[in-house]
Amino acid sequence: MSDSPGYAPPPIWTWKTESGGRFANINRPVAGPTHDKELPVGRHPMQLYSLATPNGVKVTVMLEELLALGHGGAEYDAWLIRINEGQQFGSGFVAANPNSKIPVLVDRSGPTPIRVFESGAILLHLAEKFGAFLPTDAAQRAECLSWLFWQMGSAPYLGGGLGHFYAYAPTKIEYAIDRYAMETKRQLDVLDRRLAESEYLAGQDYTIADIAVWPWYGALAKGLLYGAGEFLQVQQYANVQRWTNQIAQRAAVKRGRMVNRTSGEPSSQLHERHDASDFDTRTQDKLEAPG
Ligand SMILES: N[C@@H](CCC(=O)N[C@@H](CS)C(=O)NCC(=O)O)C(=O)O
Repeated sequence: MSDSPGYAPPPIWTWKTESGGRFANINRPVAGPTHDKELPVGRHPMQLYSLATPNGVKVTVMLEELLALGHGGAEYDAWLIRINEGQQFGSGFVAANPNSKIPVLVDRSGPTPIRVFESGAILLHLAEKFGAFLPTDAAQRAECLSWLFWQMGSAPYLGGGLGHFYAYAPTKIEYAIDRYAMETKRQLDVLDRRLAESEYLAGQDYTIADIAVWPWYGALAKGLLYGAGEFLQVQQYANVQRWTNQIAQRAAVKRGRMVNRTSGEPSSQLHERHDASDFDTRTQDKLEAPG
């Protein structure tokens, strides 16, 4: 790999498998499955195939919020997909999500299973199905969807831009880090100004907009993403801090964060969730306990 400042792109790009950096082993320039592997199916109406990254946490928080409201139809099996081992390239996973990324939901509540990929589409599918966390008033609904889609468009600059070049790229490139640090701080300021005038992103109610934005920008505000808290001076964003702390206190959020989680305190990791009681009995500290 060349890190020379004088690098000039060749006329035709070719794939150099030794390109380096974290995730180099799973990145490919082609789509489609690499191996045959069916997805497991559990007993609940909702089958989730995921990992507790910010994109995965959105869906487990949403399902736990729906269950907390009493929507039994949101009962779910959460299966672990280890993306660093390439499990998103199994044939069953690719059939459910041709884009090979977590999270994927298969809604098996009706006669024909419905696949839903892209976390925003999953949140909208669940919100519409259960009539929850999505305002019905036209203006509030538009505000909610605007912030929901803001997250889908903005987070790639945070993750694929700042996160990649600040934390993961094999060389530190000042131009790239400057560009994405500036954009990430601008995004934090967008949120901070909105949350100065409104308790939640869509207005006075907690909605799928908050559920989508919080796992990314709440984690960033707490210094949990890319070790970039001090670098970006995240404490400056007082309204983002207030909103982050408020949402973190919700019981469903605390549960949703644990599902499909494979790092951190063993007591915070519930690798798979197949029953509400799993939070009490199947966290890693209990599964690993001797005897
Ligand atoms: N826009 C997608 C992004 C999903 C995504 O990027 N998932 C990552 C983990 S956070 C993934 O599965 N990466 C595996 C890969 O790229 O091979 C969504 O919101 O669902």
